[in-house]
Amino acid sequence: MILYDYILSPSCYKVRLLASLLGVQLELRAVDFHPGREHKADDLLNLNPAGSIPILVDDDFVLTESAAMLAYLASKYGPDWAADGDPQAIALQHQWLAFSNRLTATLGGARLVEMLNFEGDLEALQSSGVVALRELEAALFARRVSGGTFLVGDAPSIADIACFPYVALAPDGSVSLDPYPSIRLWMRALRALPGFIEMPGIHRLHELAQDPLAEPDS
Ligand SMILES: N[C@@H](CCC(=O)N[C@@H](CS)C(=O)NCC(=O)O)C(=O)O
Repeated sequence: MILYDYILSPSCYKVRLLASLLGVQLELRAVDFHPGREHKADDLLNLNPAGSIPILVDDDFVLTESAAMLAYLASKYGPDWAADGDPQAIALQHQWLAFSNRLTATLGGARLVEMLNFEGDLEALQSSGVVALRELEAALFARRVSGGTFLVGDAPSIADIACFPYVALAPDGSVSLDPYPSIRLWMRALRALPGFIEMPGIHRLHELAQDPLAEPDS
């Protein structure tokens, strides 16, 4: 399976991350997103007329949306990650996959303005990103109160993987994660998963890192 990929793209990282968690080998094709704008060149526009990456190619089957790629990889290689057979959990996952597009548009947009000088109203992107973060914090707090760690059900799923990268990289767009303890605990749990991989700006949980909920030494 071929992934057209850019190392600094959180949308591409979602797909690399889930593949790694599932133990699936992807053949990576590096796209010169910046400064080359290779995603807008004819070869890639033929694959994805929307001119965005990632693009996943499995023989003659082509996907151009990261959420669809997560659903495809999970149903093919790890049905538990897609709440196989549980209609309500599947529907909730879809809700979070849709929500993840708001994170891309807001926090991801702020990151592109800050890091790559893209055009955009930085303040508007940041403040709509904060609105989304508050919603996520409230949902994860409610999950925590009822003993849950992840967005849907008892285990990590494609919902978590879809939302995680743009949240973790929010500080690249000058949006702080300090006000969101439930989000930080959730990210910590994801970073500790076996098979977790890093991207620039998102690192694996160090095994010596202290549990923020642990009692302080007396
Ligand atoms: N909805 C798409 C968005 C992906 C996306 O925003 N990709 C960025 C790179 S991180 C891109 O290619 N942007 C160029 C463009 O959309 O023109 C997905 O989730 O796959």
